[in-house]
Amino acid sequence: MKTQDIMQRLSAKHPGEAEYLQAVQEVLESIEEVYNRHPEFEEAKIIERMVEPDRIFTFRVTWIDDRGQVQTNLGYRVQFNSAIGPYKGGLRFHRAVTPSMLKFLGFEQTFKNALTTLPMGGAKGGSDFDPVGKSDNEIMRFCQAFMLELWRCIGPDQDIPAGDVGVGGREIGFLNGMYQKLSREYHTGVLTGKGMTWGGSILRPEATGYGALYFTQHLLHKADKSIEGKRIAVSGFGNVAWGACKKATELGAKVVAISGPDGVCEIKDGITAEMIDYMLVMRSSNRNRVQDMADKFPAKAKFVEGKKAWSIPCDIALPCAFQNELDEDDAKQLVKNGCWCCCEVSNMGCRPEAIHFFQHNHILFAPGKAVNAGGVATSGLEMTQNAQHLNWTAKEVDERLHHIMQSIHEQCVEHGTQPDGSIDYVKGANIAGFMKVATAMLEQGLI
Ligand code: 2IT
Repeated sequence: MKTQDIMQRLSAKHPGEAEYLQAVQEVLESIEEVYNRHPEFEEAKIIERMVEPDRIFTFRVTWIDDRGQVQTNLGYRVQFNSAIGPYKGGLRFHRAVTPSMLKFLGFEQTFKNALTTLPMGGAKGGSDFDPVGKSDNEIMRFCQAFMLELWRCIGPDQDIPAGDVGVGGREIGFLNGMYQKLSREYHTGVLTGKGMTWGGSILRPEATGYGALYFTQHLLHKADKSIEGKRIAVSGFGNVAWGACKKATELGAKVVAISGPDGVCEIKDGITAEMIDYMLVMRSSNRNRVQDMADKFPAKAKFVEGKKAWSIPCDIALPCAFQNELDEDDAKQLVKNGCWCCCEVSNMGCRPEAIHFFQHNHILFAPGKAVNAGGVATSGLEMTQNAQHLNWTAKEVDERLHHIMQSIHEQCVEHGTQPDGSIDYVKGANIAGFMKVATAMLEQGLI
């Protein structure tokens, strides 16, 4: 297998699908060497099969806005790979959603889910519906209309969606309500990220951010460093950024920046508990403006329009917002300002050139599919609780999440340790995830 040849064929077949091709290329580059040591993979054409989704559902979603106008959006579910378990992955509501974006996310999800140690295949879905500026009633009507189509494609042992950008507890509630009404049977485990009174798991809202910080702790420990007292720049202010800020602060680090599409808030003395709580208000307002934090806490947060979180001096950068949010120039600026570690929390948050820059400059770097896997792992724990008709305690969920993040770190070290003793976390995560999925596919025949 040659990455270049496969990429050439794929880009001819899927022209213009930039995010999808970027995600595939990163994985293929990492695994090429290992793959070529296994002729049985080549014989079964594992790569050719693995880079294409099993199937994609596309549907029209029509709903009525608050002015009584008819609105039409597109909805999708990309069921990528079910070699190791039922399809599992979030739903993204964002105006820029395209099949390419959801294919990249579904592809990444397949390897990420394999890393969690839990039996989950990979999927992703969503819509080009833009939640910015929408009322709660509009969100509800959209979610209901979206589920009118989606419900035929999903099920607790078939495909289990959850949240992603633009889809949080409120949206999962509306989606779940409609699903239960349509199916006329109470399938508790058909969505994860549910509310605590209707089948949700304690700590699921926090899990992506908490897991990311647990992973960061392991990575720092391995490098003989600690997180205490370190300055952390976080991008975004949504669910993932919120969990990351909470745990980072609890562990004694100082979150000195959060950001939004409008700019960055510099928080010199570190974010406070009150400000972290306010992030939830900002998210549910649907305004999508980080300036609101500086307006609410003018003595603590300074808003700078049009700048990214990466312009604020820090020790550790945690991209928590969107793919490709950190480019090569950002990486250079971070390093110039003293940053020495970047743990990607968003899916594919860094451009490939930024990752290469970090790696060439010996900056500790770990990829999203390892760092952010605590979210989907805790979704897996929610499914287990649903299947048992039980709720575990916060202590039990947190211990399991800790254990899973430790195991993901160990898998990265096992597969990513280089001859010079350094650890390539990108290679480690990709090889570990790939080997698990490839072996499962091989053992189950040509299907
Ligand atoms: O990117 C992700 O892993 C998620 N959005 C969470 C998916 C899930 O099924 O919990």
